[in-house]
Amino acid sequence: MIKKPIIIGVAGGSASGKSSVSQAILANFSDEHIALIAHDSYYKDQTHLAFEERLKTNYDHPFAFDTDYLLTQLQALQEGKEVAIPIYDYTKHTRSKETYCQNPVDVIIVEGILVLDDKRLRDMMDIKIFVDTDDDVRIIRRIKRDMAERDRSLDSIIKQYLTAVKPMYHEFIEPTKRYADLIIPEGVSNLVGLDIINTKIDAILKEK
Ligand code: UZR
Ligand code: MG
Repeated sequence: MIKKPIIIGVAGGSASGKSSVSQAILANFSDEHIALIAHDSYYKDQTHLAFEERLKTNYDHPFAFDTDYLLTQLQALQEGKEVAIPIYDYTKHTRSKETYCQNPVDVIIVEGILVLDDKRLRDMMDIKIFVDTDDDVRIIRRIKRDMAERDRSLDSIIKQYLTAVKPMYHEFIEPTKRYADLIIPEGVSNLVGLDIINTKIDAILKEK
C-alpha cells in the first residue's frame, strides 16, 4: 500500500449516476487497492425513532448525515487502520445492525449527494467530481430504482421528490458544483469524462 490513499469525491443529484461513475472507476483496480464508500452509509442512526417518525426526516439535507463519523473513519483509513462501516437500510430508513469491514487501500472513492458540501471532506479530496444529469432523467431513474430496490410506491416517490429532493437539490447540492474539479455531464455514458478521470488517477498514483 502507498503512504496516503488518494481520495476521490463523487457528488451529484439523486439518481444522477454517481454510483455508476464510481463503479466505472472501481472497475480499473483490483479490490485490495480501491474502496467505494457511500456517504449514505453514514445517514444518522434513527433506530430510536418510530417508523412513522423516520418518514418525516429530510434525507436530502446535510443534517441527515453523520459526516463527523465518515471523517473519523476516513482518517483511520489514512492512518492504515481497518474500519467497520455502517450499513444503511433504506426500506427501514435507519442504520442496520450490521457493519462491513474496510481495509486500508490506495484509492478511496467517497460518493453521495452532499460529499462536496462539507469543507473538511473537500479538503481531504485529491479529485472532486460532480455528476451533472438533467432533472427529468434523474426523476425517471429514481422512480424505477426506488420502486425496484427501495420498496417505495410511485405516490411516495413523487411526494418526496417535490417536497424534499427537488428543493434540497437546488438549495444544497447544485451549489456544490462550484467546488468540483470536473463536472461530468450524463454520468457513466460520458466515456471521455471517465477516461480523463482514470488518466488523472493513474498520474497521481505514479507521483506518490
Ligand atoms: P442516491 N433516502 C431515502 O429515501 N430514505 C432514507 O432513509 C435515506 C435516504 C434518499 C434521500 C436521497 N431522500 O434523495 C437519496 N429522500 O436517498 C440519496 N427523499 O441516495 O444519491 O443514491 O439517490
Ligand atoms: Mg446511489
